[in-house]
Amino acid sequence: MSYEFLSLNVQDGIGTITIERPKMLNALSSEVLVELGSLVSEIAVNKEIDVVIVTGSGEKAFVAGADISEMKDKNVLEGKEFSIEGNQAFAKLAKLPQPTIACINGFALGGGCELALACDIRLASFNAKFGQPEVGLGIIPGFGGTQRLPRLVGTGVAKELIFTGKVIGVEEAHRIGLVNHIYEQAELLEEGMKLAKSIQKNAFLAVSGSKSVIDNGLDMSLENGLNLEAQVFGSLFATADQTEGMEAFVNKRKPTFTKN
Ligand code: CO8
Repeated sequence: MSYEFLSLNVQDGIGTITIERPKMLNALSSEVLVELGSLVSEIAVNKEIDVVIVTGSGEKAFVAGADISEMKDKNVLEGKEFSIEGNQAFAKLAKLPQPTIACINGFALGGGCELALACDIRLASFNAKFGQPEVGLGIIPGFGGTQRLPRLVGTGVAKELIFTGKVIGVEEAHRIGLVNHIYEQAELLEEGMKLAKSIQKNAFLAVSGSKSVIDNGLDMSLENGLNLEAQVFGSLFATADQTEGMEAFVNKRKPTFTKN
């Protein structure tokens, strides 16, 4: 499928999705969300892509939110449908077998902050700004912000951000754990690639397995989460990469993983 509002660039097994709507600060319209859902479905079964980076086009915005001009005339049913559309696209992204890194190159507001939250790891440039300003528009975060933000930064901090709608700078975003690392904008994607490569060198099934155990475990009791961990841990002993990884260690050589 070809995409009007997204691009995918694959380099050495690392796929970079760029939201391409710079004149609207990459705002998420229904069309963008539909495209994102189908691109992510394609990536999920693409064995050539080991790690995914998500970023925004231009130097000003990652994504400045859902498209307010499209949203403003929606009725109750249409508002709910739009939220479900966004949630489905973001859920597909969050559940990708590949690890995902958001490279936040500017404004990440509303749906933009929620897009970053649907990724596994967040890197940002010094000009990045974050916020969930929805209550100032008479709505609530509708693409996962009420659920993923408190899981990441804690309930009290998330409630303050959502209730006030305030926009925070990157240093504060880093302090509260919303962002892992901050870089100069010119270096952001390069740093994203470096991080992607440092993940890619490991056994894919193990990285992917740890991602699913972490994410699924967050919604379970500790006991059930530990049981899930034991199951997936055990299942990896059926993989060629477990044999290779441990043989390489005892023979003091570097492993060559095959994703099997
Ligand atoms: N939607 C539509 N258009 C936008 C958006 C947006 N979210 N953000 C920016 N734009 C447009 C502007 O209208 C402007 O268009 P034009 O050139 O035609 O006038 C263009 O992008 C450039 O923006 P500005 O001129 O405003 O640029 P500034 O540098 O002055 O300001 C800001 C940058 C501060 C980012 C400002 O654009 C802004 O406040 N944008 C809106 C931010 C916001 O409130 N985002 C949250 C939206 S709500 C949301 O995401 C809810 C998600 C859940 C939905 C649930 C479904 C029901």
